[in-house]
Amino acid sequence: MSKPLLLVLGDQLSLSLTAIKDAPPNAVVAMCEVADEARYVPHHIHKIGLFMAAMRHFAQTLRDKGFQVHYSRIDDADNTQSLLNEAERIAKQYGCDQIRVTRPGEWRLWNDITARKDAALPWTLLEDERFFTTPDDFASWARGRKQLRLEYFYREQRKRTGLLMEGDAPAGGKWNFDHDNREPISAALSFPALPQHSQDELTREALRDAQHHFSEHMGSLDNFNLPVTRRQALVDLKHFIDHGLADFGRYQDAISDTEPFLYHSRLSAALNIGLLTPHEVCEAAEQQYHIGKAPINAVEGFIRQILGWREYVRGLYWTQMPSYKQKNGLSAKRDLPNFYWDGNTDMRCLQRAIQMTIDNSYAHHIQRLMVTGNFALLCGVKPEALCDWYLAVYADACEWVELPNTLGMVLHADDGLMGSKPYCASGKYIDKMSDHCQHCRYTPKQVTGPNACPLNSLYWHFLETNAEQLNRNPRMKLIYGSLSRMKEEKREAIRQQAEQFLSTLETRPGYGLPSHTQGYQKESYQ
Ligand code: FAD
Ligand code: DLZ
Repeated sequence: MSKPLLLVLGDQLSLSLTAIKDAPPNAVVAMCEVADEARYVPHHIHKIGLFMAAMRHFAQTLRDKGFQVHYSRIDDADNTQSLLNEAERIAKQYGCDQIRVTRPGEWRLWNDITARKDAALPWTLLEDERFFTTPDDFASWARGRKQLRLEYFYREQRKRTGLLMEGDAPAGGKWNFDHDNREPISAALSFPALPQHSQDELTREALRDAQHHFSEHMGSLDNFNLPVTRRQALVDLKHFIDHGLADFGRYQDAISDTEPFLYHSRLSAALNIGLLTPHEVCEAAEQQYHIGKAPINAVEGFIRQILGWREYVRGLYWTQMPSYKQKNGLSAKRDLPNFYWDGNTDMRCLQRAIQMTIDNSYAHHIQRLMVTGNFALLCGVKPEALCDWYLAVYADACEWVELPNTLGMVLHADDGLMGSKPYCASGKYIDKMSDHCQHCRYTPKQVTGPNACPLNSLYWHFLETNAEQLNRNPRMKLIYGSLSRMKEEKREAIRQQAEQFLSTLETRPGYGLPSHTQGYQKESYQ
């Protein structure tokens, strides 16, 4: 009888995982903490702590359920510090004759595993069934379509799952209530205080190990409060459903100078590592609509993020890789500004978004898209540099979801596959949606001069620089009309202002990673 080794990756912590569900009684489960995964980009220390603590808890859950589990700790003397090498080493140790693994969340691992399919110790890849759709479902939907727009994909998923449907019609009479979801915050609002998760000895030890081995990484574990067990993730889900969801829609696009989480759910990390299923999260939200505890604009807006965007970007990723990662449709060349790693900038919106990221390994969607993302787009930061940053700094980051959001949505580098136009904005947008500008040394009302918000000149400079690719886009017609009506003298002043600003940006070559985080010595992990 065949004896398989089941490799369970750090973002596969679900009992419903195919490899676990269908495990024969003689199977050995391998879970491996390895330095390679912590270092291929310099992950935030909260993210490393999250994976180590959640993996150790999940291994315990599996043992309690009777599985034979081999768990490689980061400082085990024989740890090879690479996922594939560890799996092969452990398989040999237990006399396993094959290795089974569920589709990983990143193409680099999928590619390495595929290359070993026919090895003496063969690898089998299983489909990840924890999503609403598989990459094959997405490919079938995409076949023959010229444009792969979210809205049509999302409607199909609503019909297929029946979520927020009344017969054949969308609940509330419309598919999309975004029009109601654009309010800025006001001083009168109060935001739900977060549940504080207690740390048992397993968590404390994992965090100590993360700190010991990866102390040079961004952030501090002193305020670590991510859920590391399913029980803790369910507490966060209930808290959001009871206290956040009803206002989620209205303030979905708002940005605050002081509040990092607003009415956002903070469920992405738990969802992405498998502590929650997207089905139970969407069903819990839908239920609030049916019992009259949350309005349709909030519930629809929230479900669209998960049933729509989350599934859509995953489908896009798996059907477009590996060429997707090479795309650079606007020929952006700049390295990442150094201040993305330490928040040392006098632009208040960027300083706050980056500091919140350093503090929490979290920023909400609009901070990612319209603050750090927009600035990078306007400055022409090259996709690989920005993508590595997002992948490194957020606890929820995994390439299947990070890459399309960064390369496609933020940088418009995929030739418009994901979005019909770039999300570029001037300081006016930040002023409208946030209270940052009141605390900033720059003014959003000026385009040139020493106090002008740099986003203003960068915005026009971006439009001018990319006119060839963008000025025939029907959705950009209005703004290019304004640019062409601008007097040459004014245009020249704006050009000079933007170029002067860009010339002062300090960057590092390569991916812009801080030099102390590049490369590592395997010996130092033992
Ligand atoms: P909420 O605002 O409460 O939204 C609810 C859920 O919807 C999220 O938990 C998430 O699962 C899903 N969701 C929302 N927006 C998106 C989206 N655009 N794509 C996919 N799922 C979405 N999300 C990640 O999970 N991992 C990433 O690595 C990631 N990288 C991003 C990079 C950039 C440049 C941008 C613009 C967005 C990125 N997102 C990523 C999407 C989104 O910003 C985060 O999912 C969200 O901020 C997580 O916070 P939350 O759980 O409070 O989300
Ligand atoms: C992100 C991460 C980190 C920091 N550490 C580990 C680890 O030690 N072991 C592991 O199995 N997974 C880890 N991960 C998550 C992997 O990088 C992730 O599974 C792949 O990127 C594929 O999704």
